[in-house]
Amino acid sequence: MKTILTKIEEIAQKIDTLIKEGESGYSTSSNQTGDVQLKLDIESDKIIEAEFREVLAVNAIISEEKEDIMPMNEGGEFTVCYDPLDGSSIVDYNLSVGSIFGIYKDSLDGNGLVASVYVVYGPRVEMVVTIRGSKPVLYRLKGGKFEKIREVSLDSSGKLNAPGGTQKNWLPHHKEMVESLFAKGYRLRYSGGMVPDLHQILLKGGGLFSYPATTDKANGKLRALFEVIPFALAYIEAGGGAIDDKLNSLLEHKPSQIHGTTPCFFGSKEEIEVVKSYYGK
Ligand code: AFP
Repeated sequence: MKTILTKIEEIAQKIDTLIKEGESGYSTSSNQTGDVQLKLDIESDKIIEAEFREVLAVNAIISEEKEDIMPMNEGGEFTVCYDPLDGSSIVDYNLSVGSIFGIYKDSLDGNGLVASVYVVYGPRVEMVVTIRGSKPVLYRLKGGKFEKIREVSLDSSGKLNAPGGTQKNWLPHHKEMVESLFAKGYRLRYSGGMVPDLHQILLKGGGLFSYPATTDKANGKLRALFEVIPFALAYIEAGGGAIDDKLNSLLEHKPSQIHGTTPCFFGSKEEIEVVKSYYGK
């Protein structure tokens, strides 16, 4: 595990340089989900693939940018599922973006996740590492090294509301739930990048991020293995919650296929109770 985490620190620095110095704009290819890939998506995926090839503990990688599982080192204990550059649609407008890694052992589902890491490329480069059974830990890149800043905990509630998806496609009970939070004084904080949006709520100690089922996307948009399950571990270990629209813990989620998506809600305890009250009716 330590080798994988050290490798992710190296990867993060390379991707940070790529974002700052690489070519902007779209390539001519699409990924498995049909999104047209940015040149940065392709290049960051190549960086990660090359780096993990050197790690004997990694038996395979699964990337948001690759259609299939890519076998690596036979006998390796872990499978790493990752989104190399989440926030493709905002990176060329110089908003913060991120990389997300889920480290799985034995099974590719919530129960199999043993650790998760995400990196935020913003005004600073920060990384949050969550090992199952312990609090997430925040690191910041300083002078070429990730320095530990602090453990991260969620309060019982917060003030931020980050509701994803196209509003005209929200279901009525979802709209009511979002509006109920605004009526209580919650403020809108949504950049269109799940990494900085979830990072802000986590570090500020609370709030709700939601990406629901919508009339055009029955299973939501966010991908379980690379995006949702890794963040579920961080939120749950920080003392909050992460559930789907059937109110099941996202750490119990079993994706139907490697690129499967799921509706998702991440928040501190009280906001998750609000979701349950609207979705449990
Ligand atoms: P892109 O990588 O295509 O920009 O998508 C980013 C993302 O997967 C996630 O980071 C955001 O939370 C979500 O999409 C935003 O989607 P909506 O614009 O539909 O709210």
